[in-house]
Amino acid sequence: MEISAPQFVTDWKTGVVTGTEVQGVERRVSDLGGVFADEGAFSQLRPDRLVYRTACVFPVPEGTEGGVFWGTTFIEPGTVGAEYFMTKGHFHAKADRMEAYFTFGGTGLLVLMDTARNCWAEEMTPGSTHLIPPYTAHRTVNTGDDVFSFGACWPSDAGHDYDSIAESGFSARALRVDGIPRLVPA
Ligand code: PAN
Ligand code: ZN
Repeated sequence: MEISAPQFVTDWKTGVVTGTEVQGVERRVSDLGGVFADEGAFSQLRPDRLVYRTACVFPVPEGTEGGVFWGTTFIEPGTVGAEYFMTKGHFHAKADRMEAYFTFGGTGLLVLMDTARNCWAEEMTPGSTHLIPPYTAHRTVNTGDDVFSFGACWPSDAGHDYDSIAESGFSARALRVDGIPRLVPA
C-alpha cells in the first residue's frame, strides 16, 4: 500500500501554504471605501496600500455541498484614525454554516455579530481556536504591530454575504483607546 506525500503544507508559524495551487484576494485601501469610520483619515492613505490578502485552497467547486475550503488571511498592521486594519466581514450566504479560525502569528480580534446585531469579540493569539457559530457575522482585526495571520476552514457551500455588512455594518468597532484595543459601539 502506497504512502504518499501530504497534499500540501501549512506553516503553522506564518500560515504560508505551499505545495498546491493557492488562490486568493488582495484588499487594498481602494477596495475598502465605507468600511472604516474615519473618512478623513481614510482619505489620507495611499489607495494601493495593502490592508489584507488571502491564500486559499479550493479542492471542490464553490457551492459544493459537503466539501471544505482552507485558507490563510494575512492582515497588515495599521490603523485608520483609531480603528485597526481589519477585514470587510460577512455573514455566510447560507447563514447557518459554521467556520473554524485558528491563529498562526500576530495578535488580533475576532469580532462577531448575531442577527439581532449583538456584537462581541474574542482575542486571537498564536494557537487560539475559534468556532464561529451559525448565523453570525465575522470580521478579523489586526491589533498588533506585526502581520496578523490566521487560518480558516469553512464549508464549500457557505458562500459570502458582504452586502448586509456593506449596508448596515457591525454594531461595534475595534479601536485603539489609550494604546489598548477596545470594542466600542459603532
Ligand atoms: C475567511 C475570510 C477572510 C477575508 O476566509 O473570507 O478572512 O475576510 P472577508 O471575506 O470578510 O473579506 C472566511 O471567513 N471565509 O468564510
Ligand atoms: Zn466566513
